[in-house]
This record gives sequence, structure tokens and C-alpha cells, in this order.
Amino acid sequence: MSDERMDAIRAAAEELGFVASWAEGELPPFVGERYHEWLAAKRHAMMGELLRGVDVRLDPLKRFGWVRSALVLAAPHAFPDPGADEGGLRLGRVGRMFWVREQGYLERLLRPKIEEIKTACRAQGVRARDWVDQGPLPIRSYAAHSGFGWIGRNGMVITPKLGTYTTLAVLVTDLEVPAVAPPKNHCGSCTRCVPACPTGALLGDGTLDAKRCISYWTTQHPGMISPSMWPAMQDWVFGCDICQEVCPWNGKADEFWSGYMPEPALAHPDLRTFFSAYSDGHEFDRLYGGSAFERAGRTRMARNAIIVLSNTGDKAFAPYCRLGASDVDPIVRATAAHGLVRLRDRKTAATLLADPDEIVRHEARAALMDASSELTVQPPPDLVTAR
Ligand code: B12
Ligand code: SF4
Ligand code: SF4
Repeated sequence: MSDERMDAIRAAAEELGFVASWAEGELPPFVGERYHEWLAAKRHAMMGELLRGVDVRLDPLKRFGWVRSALVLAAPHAFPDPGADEGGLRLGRVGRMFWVREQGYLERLLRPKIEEIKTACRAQGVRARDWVDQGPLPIRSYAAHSGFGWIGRNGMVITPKLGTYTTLAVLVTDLEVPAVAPPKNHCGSCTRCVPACPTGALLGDGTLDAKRCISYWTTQHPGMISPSMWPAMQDWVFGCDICQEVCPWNGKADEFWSGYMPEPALAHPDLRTFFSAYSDGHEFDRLYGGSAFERAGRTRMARNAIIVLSNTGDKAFAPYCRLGASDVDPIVRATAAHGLVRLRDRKTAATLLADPDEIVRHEARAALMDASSELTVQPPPDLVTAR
């Protein structure tokens, strides 16, 4: 009976365009052990939310005693590059999963479809609750536990057909399902992603140190980014896909969920629009409402833009960095101080020595101190504000 209901619910999910697979609700103990080790080694950087509800995260059955299984839903996102809009300052790369407007696919497209799957569950007399991203569920572990894919050395869930380019969601249910054999890890002797990571974030065992990950710094970190990190961040303005781009399993991945609409303005943003001095920040609201850029906030985007500009080493971009020097946000002005020195506009950087904000004055002093210190100076701890 359980098999029939499993098949009916999976078929409903697949009809809506997802790749669906069932996992037992109870996860093997090593999942929790690995997670604890990861936290104990402080690999989570400042993502305080990963410390909250750890018990539930590691053992969802603790909070949801009725849970017997998880339906893993994968929406492939190996869509082609939508190209860039004309004009603007379109430098820097954005992680592929952020080329679609979250509010568009999450709220308007994904959520209603997940509701339809929940309706299919109810029709089978099955109780269900969903998680897409944030929240206490170990989504990758459920994906591996369901046999959907294996955890690669790059930390991503990989399948031979879809590669790593999948966005995952989980629906927990009270349906008893049979155990699935753990997926075979097909990384084999390949280690390509580990040395390809420019910041050395991948630890080689399928976990990473978020304190070194460009994706963490550009999307999650709220304060200053130490100039010592900048060169390794290359031209990533938001997220990072390097450890996926080098993975041979992505060589042929080209499937994407029909609901996704990648947008040129998100894949190749005009960096000027991140600064408050440009159109009083109105362009930011107009262009990026409902996107991951909006969730991260204008300040982080402007900070990241300065880093990308200064990493070019090209003095021609100094005028755009000057937009940062007059930004309303002190984190952006403090970042601009370093950017301007690196683009050899010490004169504008020096004006920030008289900034009303102590953070900015401190960073301007550090940036101007000398050419070598500008790349090694660490922000004092009080400049890195907790979320
Ligand atoms: C916090 C977070 C981040 C952090 C930390 C990432 C990390 N590797 O831990 C940062 C900001 C760096 C990040 C970056 C990215 N992220 Co992210 N992130 C998350 C989030 C919210 C939690 C992940 C977490 O708990 N990490 C802590 C580690 C220790 O836990 P874990 O990754 O689950 O690892 C466990 C498993 O690997 C398990 N395990 C290992 N081997 C095996 C074998 C078996 C059989 C089993 C059962 C389990 C198992 O052990 C580990 C410990 O429990 C999830 C969504 C979610 N709720 O799960 C998305 C998620 C992992 N991110 C995702 C994506 C796409 C990205 C980026 C590609 C975005 C980008 N382009 O910049 C990068 C990729 C970086 C990378 N190589 O991992 C996707 C991954 C999809 C996939 N196919 O794997 C997720 C699932 C979001 C989603 N809804 O689809 N992310
Ligand atoms: S996302 Fe980028 S920085 Fe993070 S582990 Fe992968 S290659 Fe390294
Ligand atoms: S690049 Fe190689 S080692 Fe890294 S995840 Fe892909 S197959 Fe595994």
C-alpha cells in the first residue's frame, strides 16, 4: 500500500517538473556527527542560524515526531546564460542559481507547485510539511539518503544526469517508506574541485570552511571583507560556481525546471546600480526587487562591486569606486577606501580620513598606510558585526 502511495505522490511531483525521490525520515548517525564536528571547528563563519535548532537539524524526528519519510524535490537549474543587457558597468560574475528572481520562482512558481504536491499527499491520506532552503532541515543529507545523488568533494549533491546544478527542497511526511541503499560516490580518483577553489575552502571530505568560501563572503557576510581575501575573490560579485564549473559531471548538464526564468539584469548586473550615489538607490529597488541581491541588501552588493572593480587593478574604474566613497553606508565607504588605494586614487581615499564614521576613518588610515599593508590588513573584530 505504501508503495502505491509513494508512487502516486512521486508521480504528482514529477508531473510538476521535479525530480523526486523518497528517503526514510531517520538519518544515519554520522550525518549529525559530521555536522557537530563542522560546527565545533567553526566552519560556519558567522552564519548563526546554523547553530540554531541544531537538534532538529540533525534529528528532525525530535521536533516532528510524526515524520517517517522525506520526499526530496530537485529542480535542475542548468539553464543557459541569458546574455547581458546593453550598456552599464557589467563586470563580474554571479552564481548561476541567483540568475532567477527568487520571489518569482520561490513564491509565485515553486511554492504553489509544492502546495499541489501537498494536496496530492492529502489525497493519499499522507501528512506533509515542506522546506525549500532556510530552516532546520539537512536538505543535502536527505538528498543523499534518498539515493538521489552523492555528496561530491565540492560538497554538492551530484547526479550523473543533472550534475550539481539542482536546487533542492524537502517535504517531510508520515508515510513509512523502505530504506534506500546509500548512493555510490562517483567522484572516484578525481579531486579537480579542491585545488580549483581559489581560496582553499574545500577540505577534500565533502565539507568546506565557510570562512574561506567566496559564496559565503559575497552572499552571507554582513560587514567588511578583509582586503587579504580580495585577490582570491577574483571577479565574483555574488556567489561562486568555480567548484561546480570544474566538475566533470557538469560537462553535459543542460536541464532546467520550466518555471525558471534567468534574467540578464541578474546574471550580468550593472555594478553602478548598487551604489546609493547612483540614482539615490532607486535603481537598486527597481531592478532587483524579489531577487537574492535584494535579500542580501544593497550594502553587500556595493561592497562586493568595489572588490570586483579593485581586483581589475585598472585605474579606469576608479571613478566608479568613487561612487562608493560617497555611499550612505559606512561599510561601503570603508571598502571604497581600500578599493581607491588599490586603483591608485589615494587623493579620494584620503578624504575618507575625515569621515564622520570611525570605521571608515580606521579603514582609510589602514589603506593609506602603505602599499603592502593594504593587502594584508585585517578589520578589527568590532567592525565585523554579527547578524
Ligand atoms: C549554509 C549554506 C551555504 C553556506 C555553507 C555551504 C556548505 N557547504 O556547508 C554557503 C554560504 C558557503 C553556501 C554556498 C553555496 N550554496 Co548553499 N546552502 C546552505 C544551506 C542553507 C545549509 C547547508 C548546511 O547546513 N551546511 C553545513 C554542512 C556541514 O551541512 P551539509 O552541507 O548538509 O553537509 C552534510 C552532508 O554532506 C552529510 N553527508 C556527507 N556525506 C553523506 C553521505 C550520505 C549517504 C548522507 C545521508 C549524508 C552525507 O554530512 C554533512 C554534515 O551533516 C543549504 C540549504 C539547507 N537547508 O540545507 C544551502 C544549499 C546547500 N546551498 C546550495 C547551493 C546551490 C550553494 C552554492 C552553489 C551557491 C553559489 N553559487 O554560490 C554555494 C556552493 C558552495 C559549496 N561548494 O557547498 C544548494 C545545494 C544544492 C546541491 N545540489 O547540492 C542548497 C541545498 C540550497 C537549495 N535549496 O538547493 N551555502
Ligand atoms: S563556492 Fe567557490 S570559494 Fe566556495 S568552495 Fe566552491 S570554489 Fe571555493
Ligand atoms: S570535481 Fe571531481 S572530486 Fe570534485 S565533486 Fe566533481 S567529480 Fe567530485
